[in-house]
Amino acid sequence: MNTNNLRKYIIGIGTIACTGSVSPLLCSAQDQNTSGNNSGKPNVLFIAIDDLRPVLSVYGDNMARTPNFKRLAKYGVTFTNNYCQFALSGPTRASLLTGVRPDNTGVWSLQGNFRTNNPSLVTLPELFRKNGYETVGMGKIYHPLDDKNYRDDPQSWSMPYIKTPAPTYVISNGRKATECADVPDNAYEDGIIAEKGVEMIKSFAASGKSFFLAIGFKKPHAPYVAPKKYWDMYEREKMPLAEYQDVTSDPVVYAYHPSNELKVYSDIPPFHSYEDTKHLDVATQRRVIHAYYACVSYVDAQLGKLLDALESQGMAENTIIVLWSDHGYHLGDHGLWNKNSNFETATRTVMMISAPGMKRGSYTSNVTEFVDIFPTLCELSGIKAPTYLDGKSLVPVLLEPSKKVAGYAFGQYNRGQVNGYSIRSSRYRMVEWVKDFRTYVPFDGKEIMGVELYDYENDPLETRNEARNPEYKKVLEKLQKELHLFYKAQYKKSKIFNTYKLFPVEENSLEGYDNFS
Ligand SMILES: [Ca+2]
Repeated sequence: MNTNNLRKYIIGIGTIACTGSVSPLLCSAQDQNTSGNNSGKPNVLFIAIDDLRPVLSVYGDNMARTPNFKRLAKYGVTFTNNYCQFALSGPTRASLLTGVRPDNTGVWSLQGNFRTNNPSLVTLPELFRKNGYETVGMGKIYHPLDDKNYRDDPQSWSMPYIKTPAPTYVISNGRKATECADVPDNAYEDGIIAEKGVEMIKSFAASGKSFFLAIGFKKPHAPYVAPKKYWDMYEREKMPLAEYQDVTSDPVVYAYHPSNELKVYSDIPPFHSYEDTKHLDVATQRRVIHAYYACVSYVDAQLGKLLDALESQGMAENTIIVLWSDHGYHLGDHGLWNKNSNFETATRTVMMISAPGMKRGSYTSNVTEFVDIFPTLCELSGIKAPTYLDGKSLVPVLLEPSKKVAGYAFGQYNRGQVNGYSIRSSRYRMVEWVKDFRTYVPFDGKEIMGVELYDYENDPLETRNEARNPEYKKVLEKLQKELHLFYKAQYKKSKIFNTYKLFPVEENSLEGYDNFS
């Protein structure tokens, strides 16, 4: 099939509605081909990266040595303004993989599981499996759960989850934040994951089966350990420190956290996170940032091995590739480390999508969200999407990157009983911190504990909270109106799942302050 025909084919099958007598909620998962014969459909290579913010050359970071991300960019479209729904592994992954927002998965921390919380949900790989794909997972795709019955979500895969055991450290004694060891790539787990991924690609090339191959790399998540050759790509004294390390003007206390994930390591001296009295010392900041970049280059090299395999097996043309980092990351900005916030660096993510017949080597600044991945992959593969999904298909953008889609991204984070909902437009972000509220209960506006407003055109580093600045009154009113319309729409939608009965607000502790992954 030539490119034009394939494009028409994809557009045609992508517009099929979910119809029939079965429940519209689940029809896509239940009424389609499960025979395993799926020849002719595009394969899917689904690559997750843990805790990667866009410190990549392809995203304009001149320090980063990341040629394989740039190589991947030539395959398809790079999304420069994509946002996660929750800057923490458990919630963002549960949301992305089910295509609904955290208030519909019931996963707001590293505890809990969408399968038990909301049994109506179908995951992306599960849906592909039920549509005849071989679905295989390895590395970190779902957040690992304590309950081994649900760990790695067996329902998603057509063969047992591929294990890739490896030591966390090669030379360190004790729990260190950084390690530089002169070892080969496969001394750490991501090198083993890449090897297993290459094996699977070769195996699929031999079998000819359509596949959904999910590969989750575990760096640059802490601890920041990588082979020495990746450290050697950078000079420690040139590593960039965060330009703005203080709190904003007119700060809202709920916006911040104590950066406990970094503090647990024995080689990190005591510091006071966002408070300006005692930041992490400069030498340690440079070491951590050096290590983070080394880890990113290490992952870049593993990505290169997957692309080599796809190309050498002649499968690059007929494989959809989706690469995503589960959320962004603080590297000292706002005095914060790790993620766990609604700020730009914690919520802006890497997302790159390539597909047969779609634009190649293009970029889009459209504001998009992770919940958009699910319907996009369904449309690209001709699979009927569940009707309840919270995102929108990005196929129009993949065909024409300048085409505008919905203009807002919505996210959330919670501090104890206070939940912060965020709306991001192409220029502004507003965050509303509300006590004892989730979007599946009616919003009455009585318990708003704080409001933030940032103008990225005039203040890209979020140094000024403009929420109480009279000059921004109209901007604030507009965004607040849009956010409250979002609450209303989500509340209406929650009736599909009967969400309030699944997880009543008063019975949930809204924990999540000190989660680490
Ligand atoms: Ca993560």
